[in-house]
This record gives sequence, C-alpha cells and structure tokens, in this order.
Amino acid sequence: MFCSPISAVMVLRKQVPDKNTPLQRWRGGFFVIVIVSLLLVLLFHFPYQSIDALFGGKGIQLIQKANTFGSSTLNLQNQSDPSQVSRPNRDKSVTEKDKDDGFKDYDIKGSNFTSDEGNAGVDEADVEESIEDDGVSGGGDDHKECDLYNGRWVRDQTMPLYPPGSCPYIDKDFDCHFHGRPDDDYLRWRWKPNDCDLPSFNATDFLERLRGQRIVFVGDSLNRNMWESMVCMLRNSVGNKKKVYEITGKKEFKKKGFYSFRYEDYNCTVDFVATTFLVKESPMETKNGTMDTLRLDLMDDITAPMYQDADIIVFNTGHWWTHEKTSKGENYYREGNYVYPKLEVDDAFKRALTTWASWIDNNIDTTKTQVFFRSYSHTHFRGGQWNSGGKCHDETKPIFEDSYLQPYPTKMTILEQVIDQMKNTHVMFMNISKLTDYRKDAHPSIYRKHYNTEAEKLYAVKSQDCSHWCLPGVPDAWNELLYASLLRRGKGSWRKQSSL
Ligand SMILES: *[C@@H]1O[C@H](CO)[C@@H](O)[C@H](O)[C@H]1NC(C)=O
Ligand SMILES: *[C@@H]1O[C@H](CO)[C@@H](O)[C@H](O)[C@H]1NC(C)=O
Ligand SMILES: *[C@@H]1O[C@H](CO)[C@@H](O)[C@H](O)[C@H]1NC(C)=O
Ligand SMILES: *[C@@H]1O[C@H](CO)[C@@H](O)[C@H](O)[C@H]1NC(C)=O
Ligand SMILES: *[C@@H]1O[C@H](CO)[C@@H](O)[C@H](O)[C@H]1NC(C)=O
Ligand SMILES: CC(=O)N[C@H]1CO[C@H](CO)[C@@H](O)[C@@H]1O
Repeated sequence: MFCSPISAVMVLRKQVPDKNTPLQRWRGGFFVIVIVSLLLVLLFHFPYQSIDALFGGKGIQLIQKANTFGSSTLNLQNQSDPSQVSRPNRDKSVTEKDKDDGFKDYDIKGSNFTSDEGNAGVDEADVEESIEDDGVSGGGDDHKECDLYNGRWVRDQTMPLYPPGSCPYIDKDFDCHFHGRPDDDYLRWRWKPNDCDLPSFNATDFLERLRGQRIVFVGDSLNRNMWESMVCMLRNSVGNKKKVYEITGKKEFKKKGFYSFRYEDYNCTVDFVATTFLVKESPMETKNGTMDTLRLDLMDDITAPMYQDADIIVFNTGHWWTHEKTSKGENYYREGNYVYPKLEVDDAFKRALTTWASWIDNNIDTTKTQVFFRSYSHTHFRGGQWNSGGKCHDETKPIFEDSYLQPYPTKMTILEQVIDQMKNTHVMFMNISKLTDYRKDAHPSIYRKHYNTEAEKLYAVKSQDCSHWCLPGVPDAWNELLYASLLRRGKGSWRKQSSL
C-alpha cells in the first residue's frame, strides 16, 4: 500500500499529463512532488502521537494495519531512541504484606476459570480481525504473517536452553531438578509454529539489543515464573556470572514489590514487579473493622511508577480473578467509595482491564515503550482442584490430542476485546494459552519442595502445584516467542531487517 518516498515520487512523475507546455508541465510536476514529499516526511518522521493527532485518533490503527499487511521495506517503527532511557525511582520499595508465602495463594481452579463455553465464541471473528497479536495479521490479506502461537511441541534433544540446576535464581518452588524430579523428557520439547520456524534464541544477541534498556515483567507469580526464566536464559550466555546480580542482593522474590537483575556488561536490567491484579488492592475502614477491597477504577499506584518508563513491559494477570480469591465477589470490588454488594468475576475483570488499558493509553510513551500482554497459562489439576487434591505428578508426556484441550478462557476473549479498543497503544498480545494447555507434564507437581518423612510426602501428593512451571521449562518458550516478536515488530535496536 505504501512504498518508499522515492518510488512514490517516481510513480507520480510518470503520471503527470503530457499535453501542456514544458514549463507548465515542469511546474505542475514540481508542486505535486513537493506536496507529496511533505506529506510523506510528515508520515514517516513524526512519532505515533503526532500522527494520531493529525488523523484524529485513527492514525495508529491505520499505521498498524499498514505495517501488518505491508511489505518488509516499510519501517514506521524506527523512531525510538534507546539512548534516552530514564530510570524509575528504585527506592520505592514495597513493604506490603507478603501475599505469596504459599503457592496456593497464587493458584486457581482451572476448570472454573475456563468454563462458560457458551460465551467463549462471541465476537471471536471480529476480535481476531482487529487485534494485533504480532502473530496473525488481520483477515483477508495475501501477506498473512505466520501465527507464532499456532503450532505444536516437537522433540528436541538440544533443549533446554540452560542446564537444569545451573541457575541460582530459580525459586525453589520451580526448581524441579533440585527437588529430584526423576524424568527429564519434559525438558526436551521445543515450540514449533506450524507455518514458520522461530529464530533460535541467541542470548548474547538479546543482551546486545537490550543494551542501555530495561525490560520489566509485571503481574502475578506466573510472570515471576517467566521473569526467572528470562534471567536464567540470559545469564547462561554471560561468561563472568558475577556480573549478573539482583541490584539489592535479594535472593527471594516472592514478596510484593520490585526486583531488578542487572547485566553489568550490557548496562541493562531484567526486572519484575509483583502486582497480582494490576489494579489497586485497597483496604477500607468500616464500622466493623478493616475490609479488603479491590479498586476496579484505579491502577495499583504503588507499582505503576516502577514500570511506567521501561523500554519493554510484559504484563499478565488472570489466575487471581476467581470467585474464591475475590471474596466470592461479595463486598469486595469497589469503584470510588462504592463497594459492589455482588459482582461477577468476569465483569470485575473487564472493568479492571479497561482501567489498565486507559492508564496505558494515557501514561505510556509509545515512542519508547513496547507493551506486551501475555495471555492465560493453563493449569492441569486432575481429580480435584488446587485446594482439593488435584494432581499432575504422574504426567510425563504432553497432550497430543487437540480434542483434550480446554476451551479458550472467556477472560482472554474479554482481554482481546479490551486491547482492541485501545486508542494510542499497540499492545502485542502473546497468545500462549493453547501452547501451555498441551503441557500437562511440565508443572512442579510434588517436586516443589523437599520432604523428609512419609507423612510429608503424602501431604505433598495432596497439595500439588499444577499451575506454575518447572524451570527450565515452558516459560522459556514464552521468552523465545517474546524474542521472536521483538525481532519481528520491535522498535529501535530490536528491529531485524530480514523477514521472520
Ligand atoms: C533507523 O533509522 C536510522 C537513521 O534514522 C538508520 O540508520 C537505521 O538503519 C534504521 N534502523 C532500522 C532498523 O531500520
Ligand atoms: C549470537 O549473537 C551474537 C551477537 O549478535 C553473534 O555474534 C553470534 O554470532 C550469534 N550466535 C549465533 C549462533 O547466531
Ligand atoms: C547505561 O544506560 C543508561 C540508560 O539506561 C545511559 O544513560 C548510560 O549512559 C549508560 N551507561 C553506559 C556506561 O553506557
Ligand atoms: C457490620 O457487621 C454487622 C453485623 O455482623 C452487619 O450487619 C453489617 O452489615 C456490617 N457492616 C459492614 C459495613 O460490613
Ligand atoms: C488465541 O488463541 C486461541 C486459540 O488458543 C484463539 O481461539 C484466539 O482467537 C487467539 N487470539 C488471537 C488474537 O489470535
Ligand atoms: C463450572 C465448574 O466447574 N464449577 C465448579 C467450580 O468449583 C467448585 C469447587 O471446586 C465446584 O463445586 C464447581 O462444580
């Protein structure tokens, strides 16, 4: 649709009518060229916001579409300057009560989350068309890009990307090797999109591109899982491991707050901000004492400044949005001073995400910051839920049969709709739900702690972790997909010239 300014001008030159005098012809042609060039200069050299203002808010969508469908020569995203990086206020440490002292706090009831098949299909076609998930281009175009999230797990003996037990920054709960998991087949799978190959993960290249920048994972413990994976994948390529460290020396990452791994040779950091709902948890005083409430209309203002100016942000939320973790929706959700006597969790989720989306649209500098949202990661509790003896510890093989997969979560359909309505920000949607659903074999299950007695072992069998992932493991694939998306759609140092 668009082509380079020079070829556009050449085309116009050819089309100037030939019946006038040479002078008129020259003048006419000249003015057309000047005006067209001016327009093109405007288009190509103004940041998104300016273009957006010019086109009354529709500019970004136009440009995104152009970029999705367009040829690989078009590079409208080469506008950020990675050297202009400012830092957040790192002193803002959070002292709120630790919400993650047992894995259960972060767990969910898988089947209840994904139920509601009746609604799952609503508007799905529309959503698919308009959402940029950096995998699928919109419908109806010949230059359809490969959907990175539509694929399968293939055997690969060169996996994993870092040796089990090699990385000291993996939470003990995720360190299945440390806790003696006997099988290791679950480590030897690689995600393979059906219509293309992922670029192999080059940690040195990733760090080079991240030089002078900051990537932040924001969300619940599943994003901590992904963050630790990234820290380890990158650390594996660094010769002198002493030059990779948490900036305040922390070795435990479960408390709410801010964590930052610095890669000294690359002047960059890989950070995690723990905020389970993204919006603000807000205790409220009542006659009867303090009541926990969740503000659906306000971002978590303690954590938002910790990531607002990062170069890359990867969000997630989802596992806490369940009936039982939100007081059954009774006297819990709040907007302003109004506490809903009762609100359905999907409704609350939609309101909170809408708050998130509008905050992103108004507070993120999209010329600098690239925003990702990672979708829901499936759980695999068999014979019960996380709190009623659900199990996955005998699983050593992925699911191969698609008909055994769970339906696409309704909450993710809601998320897609919210992202689709954003005005200023191109959010890259990492649609990893299905790929996680295949991997019933890769959870920590009983290998999340040591047990000394038979009684402890018995208890471990009854209280398994089938929602987080062993590391090395499945989140490594999410980070490979993040790398692929950055190479394909990234700005500045991330942009790769050759097509993916
Ligand atoms: C980005 O623009 C600069 C100059 O404006 C150019 O030198 C560089 O090659 C461009 N990078 C990419 C990836 O297109
Ligand atoms: C990885 O990236 C580095 C830095 O760009 C490069 O020197 C190296 O050749 C790459 N390795 C592979 C295997 O492509
Ligand atoms: C490190 O990166 C920051 C931006 O994050 C930059 O201001 C600073 O100059 C860089 N330092 C070096 C030594 O390159
Ligand atoms: C306070 O407790 C009383 C008695 O249990 C109850 O009737 C009332 O609704 C409570 N008020 C609030 C604001 O929770
Ligand atoms: C994400 O993947 C699911 C299948 O797991 C699909 O139904 C949904 O449409 C996808 N969303 C996008 C935006 O591609
Ligand atoms: C739809 C569904 O699966 N509902 C279940 C949610 O979880 C509770 C408690 O585990 C079950 O009793 C429901 O049947």
